[in-house]
Amino acid sequence: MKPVYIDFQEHGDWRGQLVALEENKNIPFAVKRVYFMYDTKEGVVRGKHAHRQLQQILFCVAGACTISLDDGKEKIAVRLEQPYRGLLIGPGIWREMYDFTPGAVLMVLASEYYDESDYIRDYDVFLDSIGEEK
Ligand code: T46
Repeated sequence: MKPVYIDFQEHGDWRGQLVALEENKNIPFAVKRVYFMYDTKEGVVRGKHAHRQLQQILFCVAGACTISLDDGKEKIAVRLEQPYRGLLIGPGIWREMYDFTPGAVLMVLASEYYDESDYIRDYDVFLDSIGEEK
């Protein structure tokens, strides 16, 4: 499994950097929801679930954090630390987020409104859903 990154154009000048996100243009879906997490405590692991339908792009717009991705066959971990870099995560991927630096902000663009029924929060149910052996 390889992470799917989207490196967005930086519009930089002597004042600093700016990145623009546009649905169905440089974001490959219509954005129905944006959320972000911050003030994440040391040692915390967030996520620990998969989605049935949802597509998301994760950006660490400040600081850094690590995202692990597990498709039931293979598990990889990537460090998000550039604000212009998005990590695209589709359905059927168990994800965990950890090792947040102090002050890190993880922002997420999502293709659907919040819907708890789209979550798979039990790892065995996740493996069943993708037909993998436990
Ligand atoms: C994901 C990873 C990357 C809402 O009310 N609306 C929302 O849009 C979201 C995302 C969450 N919530 C509520 C549900 C929980 O009571 O906020 C609380 C924390 O959510 P959760 O424990 O699901 O957060 P994370 O950080 O474990 O996971 C989140 C997303 O939920 C998830 O879709 O892929 O970030």
